[in-house]
This record gives sequence, C-alpha cells and structure tokens, in this order.
Amino acid sequence: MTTAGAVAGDPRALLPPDAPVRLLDDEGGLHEADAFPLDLKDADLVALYRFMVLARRVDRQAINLQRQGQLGVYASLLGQEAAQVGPAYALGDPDWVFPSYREMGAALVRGIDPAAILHMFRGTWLAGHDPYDANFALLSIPIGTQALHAAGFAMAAKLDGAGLVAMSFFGDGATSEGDTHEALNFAAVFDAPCVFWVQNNQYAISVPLSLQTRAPTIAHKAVGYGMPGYRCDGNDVLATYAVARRAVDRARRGGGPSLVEAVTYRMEAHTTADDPSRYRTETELGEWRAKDPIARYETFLRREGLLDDALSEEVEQEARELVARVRGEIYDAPHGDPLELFEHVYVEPGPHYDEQRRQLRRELDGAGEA
Ligand SMILES: Cc1ncc(C[n+]2csc(CCOP(=O)(O)OP(=O)(O)O)c2C)c(N)n1
Repeated sequence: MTTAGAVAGDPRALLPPDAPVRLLDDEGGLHEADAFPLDLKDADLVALYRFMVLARRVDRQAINLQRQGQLGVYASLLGQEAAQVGPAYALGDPDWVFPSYREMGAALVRGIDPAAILHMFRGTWLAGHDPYDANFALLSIPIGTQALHAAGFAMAAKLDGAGLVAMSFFGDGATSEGDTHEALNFAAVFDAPCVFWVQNNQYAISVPLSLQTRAPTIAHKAVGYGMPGYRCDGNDVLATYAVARRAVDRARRGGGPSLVEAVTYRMEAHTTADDPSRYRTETELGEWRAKDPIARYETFLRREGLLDDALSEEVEQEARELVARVRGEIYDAPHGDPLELFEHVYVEPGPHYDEQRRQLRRELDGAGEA
C-alpha cells in the first residue's frame, strides 16, 4: 500500500539551502560550490557577458521605441539579465523555453531575433517568431499559462523519449496562480523533464513579495510538490547558470522537475504603462542598483584577464549595430490585418466566433470612416 507522499528518501533534501547560491561576491571574486560545479570554458564566460550586454542595450532600445510610439507596450528586463542569460545558457539545442513577456535575454541566448519579439509588442502581426526555429515558445501574456505549457510539453517529450528539457520562466506573482500550481503538481507526479525558473524580481506590478505569499521563500513551495527547490542570487550569472545546469541535468537524466527561485530585482517599471514611483522608494532602488549583475560580472572577467577595454568596446559596437538594425526594422513597420486573429484559433469556428469576427470587421470599418 502506498502511504501519503511519494517522495523517496528524506524530504528535507528537497529544501532550498538557507542562503541563495552565490558564486560571485560583490567584488567579483569567485567562490565555487561543490554542489553547483561550473563547466564553462573562457569563451563561455565571455559569451555570458556578451548576451547580458546585448540584452540590456536591446531593452533600452525597446523602451525608447515605445516612447516614440513605435511599440504598444514593452516589459523591461533591466536588472534581470543574469537571471535570464544564465539559465538559458544552461540549456541544450533540443531543449525548449516557455517564456513570459519579459524574457528578451533568454530569447537572445536561444538565437531569436530581438526584432521578432518587438514586432509582437508593436502588433505588426500576431507573433514575430516561429517557435520551432529555436525551440522558444511564444511569449505568454496570461500569467502562469506557460508553466502548464512547459509541463505538458515535457510530459509528452518524456513519452516520446525525446531526451529534452522544457524550461518555463515566470515571476514571483505567477506562483500564486492556479495554473502554476497545476503545472508543478502534474510535472512532479509524472516526473516530467521540466525546470520551473522563477525570477523573483520582488514585485508583481505594484504588489510586493511580502503581500504575495506567506511561504518562507518561493523555493520552499517546491517541497509541497515533492521536487527540489533551489534558490540562487539572480544577479550572479555564474550562480544562475550553475543552479540551472544542475536542474537541467537532473531533468534530462530522468530525475524529474525542479523549481528554482532566482532572487533579483526589476529596475525599470513593470511595463512602459506603469509608474513604479507610486509603490517603491529611491532608497530601495539604490540598494539594488549597487548589485548590478553586469557590473559585478565585468569585475570578475577583468580580474580573470578575460575582458579588457578592446573586447568591451567590441561588444558595445556589436550592440550598437544590433539595436540600429532592430530600430530600422521596427520603425513604421506596417501593421497586419487584425482580422487574421481569427484564422489560427479553431479548425472549425463556432457561430459565436463568426459573430465576433463580423463585429471586429464593423469596428474596423467604422474606425476607417471616423
Ligand atoms: C491571468 C492573468 N491575470 C492577471 C494579469 C495581469 N498581470 C499582468 S503582469 C502581472 C503581474 C505578474 O507578476 P510576476 O508574475 O511577478 O511577473 P513580473 O511581471 O514581475 O515579471 C499581472 C497580474 C495577466 N496578465 N494574466
């Protein structure tokens, strides 16, 4: 007879460590941890830096484009570069990412053209990229749905013997959603090769973490599902990489899912439609500015002799060229036909659906006449 709970061994082994895993100190000094080995070559260490810088420059460009009326809205990743680049870099080619709307950094690592992501925020068309090009699913705006997509995808991949891992990115707020709960439970029960990557950026729009949950940490929630919970310094790209690597390897070996909480901070507004000065202080912002993920990593690379002014300028030049191309592609891009929205939802549209299509047609015609 099975007894309550199906965790083999000591469930305390699933608990996150007391302090977040941190491999780089404030001065950029490296302190390796046996449980989270780094298997990175010098070229990888530089690549992590390059992706973080490119992500930050594209992010700034996107905000500017929104300010110029070129994007409808945009959700910034400023401050969260390490929390995205590290885990995305820990994935292999066959693996899949199921992102939220804030994952420009992860998209860049997967080889998605940032212009494609921004076409979505512009509304040029329904989605700017083909998920199958780089195993990067469409951005999920409804909170937490992508956790379900990842769990289901991972379960199917396991049945197919595909040997791949699905990583879902979501925020601290999403952990309060029913969808996320169901995803975590299903993934655990079915040993799905899944990594649930939570960027705890301290806020869900204006709701601070203290009002979001009574759990000691987000990583502690994992224990309730019977999966390991990890916690890492989300502004330390070596820690995010190493912890993700462990969770990804575990999933790939058939060990089942993990939940990782990357502790970070959203330095910008929630989206360009938000005014964060109404719910957080300059003092708090200043404290997190001092923990900037790129500055800390740059100090490490320079100490190691892996970065000098020439290489830094090379990356900046690449970033300038990238954002110039993105800007050129987005600026005044023609909008698609909004009615195309109806083409890709149902194979056999029902009568309500037809009525909705007619209604939108009338509204569009009316707008044209006004
Ligand atoms: C199902 C659903 N409910 C509400 C919203 C409105 N909404 C948009 S972003 C957001 C906060 C999400 O916070 P979090 O999960 O912490 O992610 P973050 O935006 O901080 O990255 C909410 C409630 C939504 N998009 N979807």
